[in-house]
Amino acid sequence: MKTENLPALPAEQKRTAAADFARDGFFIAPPLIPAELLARVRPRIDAVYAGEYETGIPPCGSPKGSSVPPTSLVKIDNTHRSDRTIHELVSHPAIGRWAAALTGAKTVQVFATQLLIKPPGSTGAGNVGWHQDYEYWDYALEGDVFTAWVAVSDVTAESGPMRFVRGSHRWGLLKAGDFFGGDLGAIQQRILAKTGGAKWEERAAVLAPGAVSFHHKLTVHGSGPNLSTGPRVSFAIHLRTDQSRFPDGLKWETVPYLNDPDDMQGSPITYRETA
Ligand SMILES: O=C(O)CCC(=O)C(=O)O
Repeated sequence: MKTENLPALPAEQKRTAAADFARDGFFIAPPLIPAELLARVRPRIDAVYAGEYETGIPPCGSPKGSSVPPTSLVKIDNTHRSDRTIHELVSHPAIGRWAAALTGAKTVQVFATQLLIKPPGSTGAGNVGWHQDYEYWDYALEGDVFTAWVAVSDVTAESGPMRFVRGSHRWGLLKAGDFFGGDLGAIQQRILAKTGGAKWEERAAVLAPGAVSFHHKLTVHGSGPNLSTGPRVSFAIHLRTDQSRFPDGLKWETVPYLNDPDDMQGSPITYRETA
């Protein structure tokens, strides 16, 4: 598949966005995904949740919390391999363009995705415990890896938006988080105990449908209960740049969430620098 870059972002916008990302460890971009694509994606999410796989390829791993309707956090890995419209969303060039602007990458490639559904009224069962993404990937990928998170629903303050801890990407790899831990307070204490007195400053990523946040592999983040009336629906898109590599000897096939880096269905390239 050929990567079609969008026109470059203005130089000043790129410069300030990259500086914000470097300082805070996250960046909230304006809405990037067209409303018509979001409208096409929503029924495809329902289809995949119901076990209908357009390409015949099932998502990786078993869906978490797959009661109908869900009552706890749903996390389904690599649904972009199962459905062409979801693939179109996660490989959208507007995400690649911003990812490259923030990181200075020459190439941006998807290496894994997660469909996340946080049902309303899920209380602690819908929480995402504080964690750093790299605590789950450090054995599988080295170098520049990070995450884009796309709001499919309207992610309001009440819906349990993702919360970033500002500057925590400078705390090092702590290995004190727990994605599936519901007790945010206890995990926060465990993380802080490893920092030697760091300041904990949270920012909620309230996002309109189609808006995208980006976070560094070491940024501490998590989210609380969905107190709104509808599900909070999103995709986490895990990205790597040309400055990343599988560690010597690692076979990507042995890592459940990794996709073949040469297969553009599993690992689409969403940005490639042109001369
Ligand atoms: O959806 C959330 O609240 C957290 C998602 C997450 O951990 C991630 O995108 O890395």
